Amino acid sequence: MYTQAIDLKPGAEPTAATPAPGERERAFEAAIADDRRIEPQDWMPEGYRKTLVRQISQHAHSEVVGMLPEGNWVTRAPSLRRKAILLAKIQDEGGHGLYLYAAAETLGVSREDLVDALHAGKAKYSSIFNYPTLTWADMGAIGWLVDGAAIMNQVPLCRCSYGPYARAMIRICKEESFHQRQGFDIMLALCRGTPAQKAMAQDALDRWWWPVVMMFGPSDSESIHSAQTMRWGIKRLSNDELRQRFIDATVPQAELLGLRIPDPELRWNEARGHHDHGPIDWSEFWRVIEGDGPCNRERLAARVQALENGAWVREAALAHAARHAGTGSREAA
Ligand code: FAQ
Repeated sequence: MYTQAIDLKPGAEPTAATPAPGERERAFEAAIADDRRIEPQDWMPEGYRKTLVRQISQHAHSEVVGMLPEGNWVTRAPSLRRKAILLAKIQDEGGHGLYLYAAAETLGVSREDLVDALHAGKAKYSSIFNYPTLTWADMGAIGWLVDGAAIMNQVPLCRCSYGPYARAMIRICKEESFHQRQGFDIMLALCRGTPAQKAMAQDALDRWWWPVVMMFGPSDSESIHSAQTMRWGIKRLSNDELRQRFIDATVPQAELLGLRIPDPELRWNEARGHHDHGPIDWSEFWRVIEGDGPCNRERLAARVQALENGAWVREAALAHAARHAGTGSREAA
């Protein structure tokens, strides 16, 4: 169901003749220049494959680790309706992780190895999920801002040059748009509520704004991968371009809510046709992605524990599958 099926017929070979030296490279470059999709059975440079594995697996880890901050509020959602919506959203994030791990697997890596790299602290996941969720308004802020930033980043990825990633992103973006609306709806309810509820919404915006602005990654001058990934058609817009688009889209939404964005230097620049913003504290960003954010240790420990707790389920599923394949024994089951 989640697979990114490789389109080869059983037994079919990707190519009949051995290509002349340089031919494969030229075919790849021509596909990129013509904006055609690269598929798993196509030849690709090793750097392209590695870059995709890095980005797609980081993205998958982000979706799965991203379930934890919201999971913190499932038992404390203020109504049955809000609880059902939050549960559905968190399940969606788990599904996004699955689509993305499946897309990464088409590049010849195993999901187990990718998860091991996460647990060993060798693979990154989004900085944003290392911040705590202190109040119910944080569920609103995550949906409105974090999912809003994720959509801004992910819509261009629907046109990524690698077919399985692009197709996964199309499904994911449809769901993210519902997530963003549910977050905005929580914020709207709080902002139309009592002064204490509105203050709670403002406090959440105050705490989440800068970490969300950082989510888009280092500024273009510091981004080590952007130039190459944009040349390969993996990323279509740079980190700063996406950050600017997000800020421009979010300012009027905050105005509608009657909330103040915590950036005294934020103002519309008529000449640029964009909002100017204040300086970003990049030292905080690097500290968080290097493992020293408010919740990094807690998040990784929760993922490791979940893997350990689920061991018996995986063993039982494997034994069941083996028995049905006629290779298992009753003892194994
Ligand atoms: N956090 O050279 P660049 C979501 C790293 S999904 C941590 O600019 P690149 C859904 C970067 O990996 C959110 N690390 O890198 C949801 C690199 O380190 P490396 C995730 C970061 O790849 C919502 C180094 O810094 N979305 O939210 C971050 O060209 C609610 C240098 O950076 C994606 O992953 C960061 N924020 O651009 C779930 C989208 N930024 O690998 C639950 C796909 C940068 O050399 C609840 N990914 N780094 O060790 C991308 O678009 C890109 O990978 C960027 C980074 C834009 C994240």
